Amino acid sequence: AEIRLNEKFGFEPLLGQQVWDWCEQLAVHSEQDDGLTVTYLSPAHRACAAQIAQWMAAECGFDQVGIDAVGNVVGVYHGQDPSARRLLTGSHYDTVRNGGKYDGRLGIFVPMACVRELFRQGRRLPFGIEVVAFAEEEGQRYPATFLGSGALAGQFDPAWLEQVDGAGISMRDAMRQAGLPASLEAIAALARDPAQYLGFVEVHIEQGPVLDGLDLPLGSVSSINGSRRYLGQINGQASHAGTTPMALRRDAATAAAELLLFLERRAAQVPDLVGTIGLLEVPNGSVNVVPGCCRFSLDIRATSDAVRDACVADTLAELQRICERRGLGHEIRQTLCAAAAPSAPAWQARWERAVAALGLPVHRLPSGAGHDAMKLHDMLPQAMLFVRGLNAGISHNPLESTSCDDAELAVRALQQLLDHLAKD
Ligand code: HGY
Ligand code: MN
Ligand code: MN
Ligand code: MN
Repeated sequence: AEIRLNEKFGFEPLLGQQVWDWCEQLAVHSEQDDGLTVTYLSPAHRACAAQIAQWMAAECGFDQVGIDAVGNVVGVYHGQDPSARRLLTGSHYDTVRNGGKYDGRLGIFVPMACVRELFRQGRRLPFGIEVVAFAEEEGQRYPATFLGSGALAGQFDPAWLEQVDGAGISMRDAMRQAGLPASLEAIAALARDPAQYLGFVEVHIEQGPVLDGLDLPLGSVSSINGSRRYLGQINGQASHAGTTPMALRRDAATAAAELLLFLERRAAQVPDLVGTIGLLEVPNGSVNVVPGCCRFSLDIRATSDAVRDACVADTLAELQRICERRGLGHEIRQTLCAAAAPSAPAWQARWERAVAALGLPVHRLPSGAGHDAMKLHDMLPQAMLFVRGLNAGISHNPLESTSCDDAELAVRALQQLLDHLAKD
């Protein structure tokens, strides 16, 4: 039988168990019966915010706990001097549809467990710790990705308030229904003063196969790949499926199919370039109607922004060529342009020193997934710690999983980082 980490390292994963339990308990709140879906400001989303705030206040000893104007849950644990600068940390509590229990949430509960231990030991560090559970990172209900962390970085886009969801509810109305002020002044006030912070660190499940393949529990993130996202629509002509000859059709779905396969081939040309069409729909389609309209999304990422942008340009040009060849129209708009975010060397070194102090090998890897850290990157030095995902790191899927042992090591790594920082 494989030697479990806690037997090898001789620890009881009590803190890891606590993190794991919080992830399990928070997963009770979902918009669907099976699988986990928590999208921005839904009743399940608001229940999650209240639950996290309650744990922060009742179990972890935070000095200040609150839910801010965009729904972020903010917990502050003061340093020896309450006005001391703070380390900012956290991750998001919203999920993709039918997502996993650890994406985002692990990065909220690992620092919460660290604060709880400090509180229990009656310890105060020379700096404060501000843990933020970001309200909206996935951009599921509204294409306003990284909204929670963006608000802290002073990058909330006022146009987001006008966006409407699938039911036609604007973000402004959703905020009001959630009891939030929905005012740009209140949201602008969330922007943090970088001078008040030492930096930003984020713990996150890897969401990929590397650490599991290497049998490593933790990894040091070298850079977060940049991404560009689009929402597009191809316009043809709906017509009778039985009487319209193939040569006379203006079929929007077959055009989208050509684009899909082009992107797959184009992205496969470069090892760390990925391209995905995750949304694809024929609105109001019928079995017996040639699709007159087809909506789709684009998500294109790479370690280098230049490689990513070249793929974007080729894909948009191909869309134009397909539509001209088929006599179709199209419209497309960019909904996200997030630049690659290399880790701040000093903070990456802090994570790597912490991992080494646990007796673990240090493995550096880029992040194919986007994270709140890439938003805070514009305001503070940032670096991330990855935690192994089991099952080859499958994520954005209910099979996403980690272990109490690995969660324990993540807590201990953050404790090491905090202790080193306190001595710096
Ligand atoms: O899409 C991402 O990379 C992240 O899950 N928001
Ligand atoms: Mn995610
Ligand atoms: Mn995430
Ligand atoms: Mn590729």
